[in-house]
Formats: sequence, C-alpha cells, structure tokens
Amino acid sequence: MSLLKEISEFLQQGRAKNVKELVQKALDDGMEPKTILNEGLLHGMGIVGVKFKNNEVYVPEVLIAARAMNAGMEILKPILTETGVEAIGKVVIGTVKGDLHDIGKNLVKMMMEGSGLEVIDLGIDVSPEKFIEAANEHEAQIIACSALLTTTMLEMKNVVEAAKEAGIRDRVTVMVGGAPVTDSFCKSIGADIYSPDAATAAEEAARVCKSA
Ligand code: B1M
Repeated sequence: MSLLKEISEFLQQGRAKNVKELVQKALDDGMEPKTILNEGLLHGMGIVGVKFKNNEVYVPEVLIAARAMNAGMEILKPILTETGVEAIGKVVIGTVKGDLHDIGKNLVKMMMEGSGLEVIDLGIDVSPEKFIEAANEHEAQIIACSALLTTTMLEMKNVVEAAKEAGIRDRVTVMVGGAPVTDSFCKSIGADIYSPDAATAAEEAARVCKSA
C-alpha cells in the first residue's frame, strides 16, 4: 500500500499516532506537504464524510478521525506556514455561531499564515459581536467566517450586518467559506469574497492586504 493510502486509511480508523508517524515519514521521504495534505489527510476525511452521511459511521468515529486529522496537521503546520517575513495584514477568523466544525477553518488559518498574514483565531461558535470586537481590537483588514451547516451559514449575514452597525463595513473585507457556502450565497448576504478552499482563501486574503 502506498504511504498516502496508508495515511488515509489510518485517519479513517482514527489512529492519530500512526497518522502522525506516517506524515513525518512522508516528509522525510521528500514528499510535498500539499500532496500529503490533499491525497492523504483530506482524502481520508472525505471518505469519513461520505460514510457519516450514509450512516455507516457516527459522531464518535468522526470525532476520532478528526483528532487523527489534527495530529497529522500538527506535523505539517510548521512547514506550510513558514514564511520568515513580516505580516502583510491581519485577519480575524472563526467558525460562526452555533457551529462547532473547525477542521476547515484551521486549514484556512494555516494557509493564510503561510501566505504571510497574521491570523487571530476566535475558535468555534463565534457570535457576530465577537467578530466585530476582535476586528476593532486588532485593526484587522479581514473578517473570515467559516460554516459547515446549512443552518449556521445564515449567521454570516449577521456578521455583515454587525459590521455595518459598528461603522466598520467600509474598512473591513468579509470573507466566507465552508462546504455549503457558494459564491451566490456570498453575494446574497452582502459579503465580499467567497473561496471554495483554504489555498484560494489564503491567496485572496493576501491579495486584499497587498492592495490595501
Ligand atoms: Co458534522 N456535518 N455535524 N461533524 N461533519 C457535516 C458538515 C455534514 C455535511 C455531514 C453529512 O451529513 N454528510 C452535515 C451537515 C449537513 C448540512 O448542514 N448540510 C453535518 C452534521 C449534520 C453535523 C451534526 C448536526 C451531526 C449531529 O450532531 N447530528 C453536528 C453539528 C454540530 C455543530 O456544529 N453544532 C456535527 C458534528 C460534527 C463533529 C463534531 C462530529 C465533527 C466536527 C469535528 C471538528 O470540526 N473538530 C464533524 C465532522 C468532522 C463533519 C464532516 C464529516 C467533515 C467536515 C470536515 O472537517 N471536512 C462533514 C462531512 C463533509 O464535509 N464531508 C460534516 C474537512 C475540512 C477540511 O473541509 O470544513 O469543508 P471543510 O473545509 C474546506 C472548505 O469548505 C474550505 O476550506 C477547506 C478545504 O480547503 N473552507 C473555507 C472552510 N472554511 C472556509 C472559510 C473560508 C474559505 C474556505 O473563508 C473564510
């Protein structure tokens, strides 16, 4: 079995220690970090997602797989984020109110840091008020919202509205993303940028800050 397939399999089984060891081995063998992420870790998580949807696995198994995913990401993070340059801008990021999914958000954060941005991570279940408070406190150019549920993505509109009410809408760019989010949804709620994946989100955020 190839190393990437083994990483994917161990992740699906929730074997964090094995995932960690094999990610390290893949790096030592000279494999590209992005290949390990996409074809090993994300491949495994994708299969868990399909099984979850089909009721073949349940919340505990998904949580254990998520823990294995994070263990692998811990090894990749320093390599994906090393830039050695001064921050080009500040981003406040969080998963919206009512939503506890943070793997995608963590990935976006990691990629943004790798693009030279300073990222203030507010975690999960973040209220619109908290996004605004942090954007003000840190003088961030970007508020980045992640949502994984069709119910919680509606909270993104409240973040846009809260920015308007706080009088900061014209100086802050609101970025949105997450599996159920689309470009047309982004436009419909008056947010600025939708990105389908972490790498694109990082590129877009860096573009915004460089052109500011
Ligand atoms: Co949840 N869950 N979950 N879950 N879960 C989904 C999202 C679901 C699609 C599963 C399914 O039914 N197929 C479904 C949502 C259905 C819907 O609303 N359409 C679902 C459900 C229903 C639920 C619960 C309600 C289940 C229950 O309790 N009955 C519950 C809700 C809890 C809550 O949030 N209030 C729940 C709970 C959980 C766990 C806690 C068990 C766990 C989360 C653990 C954690 O995050 N620490 C979990 C997981 C892991 C998943 C799946 C399997 C995987 C999500 C994931 O991490 N994917 C997911 C099924 C799936 O997506 N296939 C599912 C990997 C991650 C890298 O992808 O987050 O999409 P993603 O991020 C991508 C892009 O979307 C993008 O970049 C990343 C890739 O580059 N991106 C952005 C993300 N944020 C961005 C922001 C940006 C730009 C891009 O700009 C700011």
